[in-house]
Amino acid sequence: MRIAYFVGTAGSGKSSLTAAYAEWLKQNEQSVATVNLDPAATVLPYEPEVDIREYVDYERMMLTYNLGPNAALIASVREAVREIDTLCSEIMDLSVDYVLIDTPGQLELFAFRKEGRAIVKALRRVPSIIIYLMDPVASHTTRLFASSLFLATSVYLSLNLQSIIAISKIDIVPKRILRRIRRWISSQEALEVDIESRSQGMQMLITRDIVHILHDIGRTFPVIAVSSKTLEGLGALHGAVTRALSEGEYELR
Ligand SMILES: Nc1nc2c(ncn2[C@@H]2O[C@H](COP(=O)(O)OP(=O)(O)OP(=O)(O)O)[C@@H](O)[C@H]2O)c(=O)[nH]1
Ligand SMILES: [Mg+2]
Repeated sequence: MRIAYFVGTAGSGKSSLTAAYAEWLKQNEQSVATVNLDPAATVLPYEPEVDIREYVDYERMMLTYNLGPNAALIASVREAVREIDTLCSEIMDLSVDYVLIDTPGQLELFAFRKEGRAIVKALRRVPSIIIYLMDPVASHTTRLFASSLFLATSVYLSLNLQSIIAISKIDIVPKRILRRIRRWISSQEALEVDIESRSQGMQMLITRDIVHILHDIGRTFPVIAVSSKTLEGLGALHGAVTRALSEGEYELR
């Protein structure tokens, strides 16, 4: 068994990619199961074999404790994690090649709070990887791109699992934006030149320093462009997943 966690900012395409990658794996004769860890999900583009919504009722949490949507989400995950042993045994008992885990829209809830880390820790015996979704709409300027890279690195540092960056929704991103992002990924020099010409003052200095620091770390993340609508890039994504996991570096200490 292998586990892939789909992590990314709200609306970056996590649930869609979970569904699309599951579909791609099935088409390529791999057995796969999906897991939903988002208690607030109403409609999902896949039918999860394991579902956090069976452990907690998000709407009831909101009403019972008079909580806003985000506080209710935190409380719901906390409530579900009380049954972490059952939840994780359900996952471990799935007898499949790949388990795809869709995480909540509020990235920090899974990546930076103890509940999310507890789940990752409980499943650590299984070779696991993070597929970090970089939303091109939120990464099309040098400063946004640096921020996205920074966030992907923060998730990697927090969860301590090898990561792949998946640039999502490439079927709807203007080609020139995609070309620009690809250029920044492949050439640190091009990225720095653009940072210096497109921003100025403190913003320029901070952006340049951030990408400089992240350069070495970022190079260890394979970057794959994908579309969950057309399935473009999914073969490359799968190649990156299997390579990363077979290298045995899925857990970096
Ligand atoms: N055209 C296109 N739309 C996409 C793609 N991936 C996701 N979307 C759309 O983007 C929106 C958000 O996608 P989701 O998969 O729900 O994103 P998410 O990250 O799971 O969202 P939250 O869980 O709410 O944070 C939906 O309207 C999807 O149909 C893609 O590859 N191409
Ligand atoms: Mg989702």
